[in-house]
Amino acid sequence: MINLPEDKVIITVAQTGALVTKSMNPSLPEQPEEIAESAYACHQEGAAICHIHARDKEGKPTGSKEVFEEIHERIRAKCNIILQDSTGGGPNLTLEQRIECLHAKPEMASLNMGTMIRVSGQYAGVPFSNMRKDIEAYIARMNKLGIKPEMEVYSHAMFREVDNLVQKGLVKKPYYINLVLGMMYQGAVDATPKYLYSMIDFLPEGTIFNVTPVGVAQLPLTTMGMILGGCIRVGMEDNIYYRKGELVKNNAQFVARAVRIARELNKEPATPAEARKILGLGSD
Ligand code: KMH
Ligand code: ZN
Repeated sequence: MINLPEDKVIITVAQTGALVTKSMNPSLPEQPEEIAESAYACHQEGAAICHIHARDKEGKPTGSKEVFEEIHERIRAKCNIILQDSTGGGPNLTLEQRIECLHAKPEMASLNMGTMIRVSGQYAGVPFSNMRKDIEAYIARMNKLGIKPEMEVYSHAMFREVDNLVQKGLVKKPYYINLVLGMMYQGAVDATPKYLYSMIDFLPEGTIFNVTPVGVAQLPLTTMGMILGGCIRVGMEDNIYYRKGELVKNNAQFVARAVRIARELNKEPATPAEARKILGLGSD
């Protein structure tokens, strides 16, 4: 693992996701204009990376290149936050639809490192399919387009898939690994300190890690992630409550709280330019 500069933390905001709806939290940004406005507010509060999911006009997940391009353009008109598109897409999308977004040329894109099965909600029993051959096809496309993968690891077993890419020379240092804890999927670990510590032990040398705790663990485990020298992700994709019984007002409220905690820990949020340098994304 590579430690971030001690006085810095890279904050990602995951604003929308695939499974949250406006009926769960009416302030969820879904359409390109809403996503861009919210991304700007998050950037102003200290987010360096914006993890992006797109929705169609009805609010369903879409992989449409055009919609992603519109989101990118609208965000770029306001700020230089790093654009990280989701190739997880949503349960209604095919494997090919999930990577259409790469052709909208984000700087980074998510790369999910294993197959899991959803255990609750509308999609209970539906697999979130990420087979080795598909992971390799996704990374090949990302490499061709010069896009840095954000490898999402949901359990210890998925480090075998990370090792597969490392051994085949398909990913470059610094590796960027997102430890996602607490997804309601068969094949994912719970969001607890013990799981977080033990997953950090498996990070390959040359890795910068990010912590994405889902649900109520978002606040305590992102705090722990910062203490342990990681980057963190907050946002409504992973959690819609600011505190017990109180819906978050917007994504920027989560970023502002993360920055307040970072500062109590003597850390400053990395700017997008600083984050590009740390992650090896090229010039700002
Ligand atoms: N909702 C997640 C934690 C992706 O976008 O590629 C999973 C996720 C997947 O972020
Ligand atoms: Zn996502």
